[in-house]
Amino acid sequence: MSVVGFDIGNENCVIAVVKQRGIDVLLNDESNRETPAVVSFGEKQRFLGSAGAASAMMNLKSTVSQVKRLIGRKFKEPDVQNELKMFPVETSEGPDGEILVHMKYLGATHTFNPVQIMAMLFSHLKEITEKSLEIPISDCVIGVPSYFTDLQRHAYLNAATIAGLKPLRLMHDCTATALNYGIYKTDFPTSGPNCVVFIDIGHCDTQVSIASFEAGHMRILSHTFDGSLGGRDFDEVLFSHFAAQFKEQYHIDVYSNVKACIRLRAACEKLKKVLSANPEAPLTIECLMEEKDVKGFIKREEFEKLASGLLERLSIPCKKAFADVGLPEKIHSVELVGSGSRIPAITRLIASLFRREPRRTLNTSECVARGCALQCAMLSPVFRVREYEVQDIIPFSIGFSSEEGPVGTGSNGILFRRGQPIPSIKLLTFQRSSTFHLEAFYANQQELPPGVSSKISCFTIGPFSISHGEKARVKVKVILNLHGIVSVESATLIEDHVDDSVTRGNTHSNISGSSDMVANGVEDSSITQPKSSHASADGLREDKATRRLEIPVSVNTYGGMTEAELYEAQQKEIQLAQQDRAVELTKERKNALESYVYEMRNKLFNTYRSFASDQEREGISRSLQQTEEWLYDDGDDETENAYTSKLEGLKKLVDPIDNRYKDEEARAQATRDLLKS
Ligand code: ATP
Ligand code: K
Ligand code: MG
Repeated sequence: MSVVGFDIGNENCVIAVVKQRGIDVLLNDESNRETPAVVSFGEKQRFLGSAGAASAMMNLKSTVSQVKRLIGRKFKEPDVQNELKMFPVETSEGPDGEILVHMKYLGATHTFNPVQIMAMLFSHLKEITEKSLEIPISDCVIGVPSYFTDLQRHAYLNAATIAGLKPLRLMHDCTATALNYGIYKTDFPTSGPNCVVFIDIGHCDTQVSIASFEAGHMRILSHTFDGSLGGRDFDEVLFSHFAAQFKEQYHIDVYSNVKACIRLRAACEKLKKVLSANPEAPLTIECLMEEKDVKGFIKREEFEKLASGLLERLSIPCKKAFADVGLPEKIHSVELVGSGSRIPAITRLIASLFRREPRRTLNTSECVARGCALQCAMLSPVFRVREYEVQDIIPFSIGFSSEEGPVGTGSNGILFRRGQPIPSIKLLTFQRSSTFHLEAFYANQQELPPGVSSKISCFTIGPFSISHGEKARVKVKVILNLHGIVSVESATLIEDHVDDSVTRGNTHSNISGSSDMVANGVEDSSITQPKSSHASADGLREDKATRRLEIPVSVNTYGGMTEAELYEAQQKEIQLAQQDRAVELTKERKNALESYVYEMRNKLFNTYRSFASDQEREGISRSLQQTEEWLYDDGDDETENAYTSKLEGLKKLVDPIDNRYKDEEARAQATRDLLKS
């Protein structure tokens, strides 16, 4: 049993596991601590992670990166349309308005949704983990941006399911970071609440969170964000700058050439990193397009000028965070994380906004994964972790309505307001006679990233029928779960018998006993920690006069995958993984044959020399030669079986000689042993 934390970035993914000694970040096949978030389809197999990044240029039209940007979103969203413009892969709109990605593979075009692509990435990370730990894993905690919608969270859970993972929690990136910071920190200046600001600037987004720390406890006070401002936007200003410059200087239009665009973008990203450590940097790309080599040069100051608009945008979520929490004087420390924050101008901006030097106490690229691993250990029954309470909040207000209008006490039907702790429970009481519906929606469009639909899900409560009277009470338990997903957990029909001999013994008279039948979904109570809530928390008591009946609840998450679609995607992923394995196995067999040929050729004239006759040697030598030629020719692309049987054929020739050699070796060893004793 193992506990794992995953940070799925737009650019890089990190895997952390909790071991006896502490938390380890795992190395991938290339011995790197970060794995590129890339899925690439080759002719016959997929290349995932580092291998995907390595083969991206070869498979331009079938390589997906930054799929996190697309997951759980609609094709028509303006932001998505912008995103797709830079996307070299063919896409289209699905029947539900979802995004579909089309890729060539095994001679046909295959269609996937972003959930499936994300699942491929999850599978790859799972495989790296299992290889490293040498045990199967499923329990994990996965980092998500705080601004992820309900649908995006569902999409992540679905992707995890397809990959065979079981997320115990989807955890907000900055909350994971804050946990990783707070659980080890013992030197806060005061024992009272200490506020720390965490600013995570990744490849595509910026998240700002403020947490308050007390002994054994942390509480998130604010999540703010810019969902489309990250390191790549800084690359983009350099890109436009040089694209314009090269147009003038070399008369080439980079925009007209996909490959040139990708290469210049990559060069600009490198340039940006160089500028983080140096006051100026050169740019050279050989044969960018039209057989022209290009050269450029930029000073850090000029880059900062080009990026001034981005820096201004960066101050917005920071100021919003102030507004949530109050004066910057209250803040103990400002912590910068995410590799996108390495730009010196960003450090300066943050310093002036918060009136203190930001710090980098944590490992910038690993803190999210580490925090997730810690949380996973805390949630896992098999691990014992120091008692430490993590209280997170939702960044968006969620409202509920029924056919009769808004539910709940908040304005606009708000049931869970922005800043509501995760998890939370709300109990609602309705007066109904038959099936009814509850709609969950985002109640404040201004809190959301632009273009996001306010619709979340529709819950059907029923069918049920009542035994007498016109209406009966229906108690509905709504939860905002650990993943930050809202759902109706249960619905109970409660009928009071009209029996003269029994007086009403219900403690619940404030709501149900009232004759106020117009009440549409009266909000009873709110419990922030479901663990501490028992069935009695809703104030109901079984007595002879009351009949309680569970009512079925079904859910339709707008834009989500159905059970059948999920099953189909699981099957598809299994097929793809099998094909990858088959191709890998074939490659291994081919390699084995190749190395056997070289090894035997060498041995034949050295180790085996005195154990083979001239005739044998010549025969084997010829077979080895033939095999080598076959490998370069017809045998270059053969089946696993073909390589295996070739190898077996060669072994049949060589084995008798090898046996003679081994017998002799054993004899010699025995003699040596005898002499020694
Ligand atoms: P996201 O959080 O958006 O999903 P991510 O977690 O993959 O993405 P990070 O790995 O935190 O993102 O950061 C990647 C970004 O950091 C890239 O844009 C990269 O160019 C940038 N970056 C990395 N090193 C430096 C550096 N030395 N100077 C400036 N930027 C850097
Ligand atoms: K990352
Ligand atoms: Mg990140």
